[in-house]
Amino acid sequence: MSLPENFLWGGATAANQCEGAYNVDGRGLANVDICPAGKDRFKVMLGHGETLEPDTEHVYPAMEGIDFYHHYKEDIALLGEMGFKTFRLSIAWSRIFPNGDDAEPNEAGLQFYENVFKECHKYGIEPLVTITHFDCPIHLTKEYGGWKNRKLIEFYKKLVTVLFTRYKGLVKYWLTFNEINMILHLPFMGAGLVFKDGENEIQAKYLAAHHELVASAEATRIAHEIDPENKVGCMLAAGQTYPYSCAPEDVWKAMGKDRENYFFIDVQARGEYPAYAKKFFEREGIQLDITEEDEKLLKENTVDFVSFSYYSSRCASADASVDTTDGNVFATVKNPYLKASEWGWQIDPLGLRITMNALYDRYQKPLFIVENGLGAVDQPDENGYVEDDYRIEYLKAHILAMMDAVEIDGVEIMGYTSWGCIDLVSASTGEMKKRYGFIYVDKDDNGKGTLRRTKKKSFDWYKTVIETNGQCL
Ligand code: BGP
Repeated sequence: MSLPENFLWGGATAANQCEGAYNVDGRGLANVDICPAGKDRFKVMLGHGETLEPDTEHVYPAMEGIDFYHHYKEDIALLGEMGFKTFRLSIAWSRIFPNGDDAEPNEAGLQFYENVFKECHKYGIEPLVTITHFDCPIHLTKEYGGWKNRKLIEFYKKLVTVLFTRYKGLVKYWLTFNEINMILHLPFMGAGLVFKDGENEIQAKYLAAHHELVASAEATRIAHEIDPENKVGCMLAAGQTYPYSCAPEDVWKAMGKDRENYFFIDVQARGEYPAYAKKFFEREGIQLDITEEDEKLLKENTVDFVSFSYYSSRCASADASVDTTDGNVFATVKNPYLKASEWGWQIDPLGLRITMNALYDRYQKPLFIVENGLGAVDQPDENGYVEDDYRIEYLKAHILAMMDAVEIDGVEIMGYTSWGCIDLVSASTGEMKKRYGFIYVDKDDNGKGTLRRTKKKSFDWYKTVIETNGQCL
């Protein structure tokens, strides 16, 4: 048997992509509520949107999601039927503190997640909770400028203290920030940043990064203090960067690209700013407000495990004229040896094994794959059934690669949660067309549909995978 007996099989979601009910039970508005679907989405996610006010004529994707808020019992029952050991979901900050800086938390929001966690436990499912997944009350952007303001550390501390206290005994696995390196790529989503014309964006991004890193260490400290059973992880949008050729310039370029991402985990897992980052800040004239207390806090409160998403490997070349492709918003050089999804994300199962080995070598902490999957257009029949062999094929190849990393290479791993186990809104497109789930949700890009949930072919397949602890793929 290659995987540990207590291996945490499951699936992952995020509040802003599935909950909907954006104006229910006292929830405040969040950054995600003003991100439209379609062509303007990226502009807003990059921090270049024109307004922070919600559109009164249109309902944006995060506002409705798949209405998990009202369907959670039915949805968790289906996950239970698949035999999930864990379910990754995130907290919508603005359900707990509608403005982010409120004096008291919103009881209805706290009660909602308590109900969800209790429902999970009915089926023996351990919740894995992302404290913030591309989620920030819009008031914190309007009033404080988002995470570039140090005050957000205090608001976050207040949030996590409430969460760890209220959910003690119900939740023990926590992730502080989803894909923390996304601050550099989608700063409005990752850190609630909006840029003025001519603003020094790189300065704002790394300042926000420092504040999130400190907040993450604070969360780790508080989590352990409130309940020593708590396990806290960091979360990286991972994917090893290959050099396009063996030219040393390409190898060097690839190393630099990886360091942009590793930087965050170097701080969270090793407890200090790496030398290459300090030099980079110096060169770029980036000024961070790193205090002695920050340094001590970071050093003493490293994460318990390293979690990551993996969709694709990346590739880099020193030659700027080489073709690029998309890859989960990381523009990357097109690797001629790989096929790609309909959205240009290159498919590379061995890359998962390579990434796992690189992360484990570097950090020597248990890993947790908390996102992996294939975004595809599904064609349901009249009963809502989808023959998604393409999805099974993708997941099977990645699970096999993960098992090789464990069995052959000795990498330590806690679990695997495939992304979007139930269909939900895509983060990059804001659409429903790009689906990842084992469960089909009847909703289209125009907001039409019955919201009926039906099992896809992959549902039974994944049930067997879990039942046999990965032996039967
Ligand atoms: C990751 C995000 C998720 C998720 C996933 C798939 O970056 O953490 O929120 O959406 O990517 O991306 P997409 O939905 O754009 O296909």
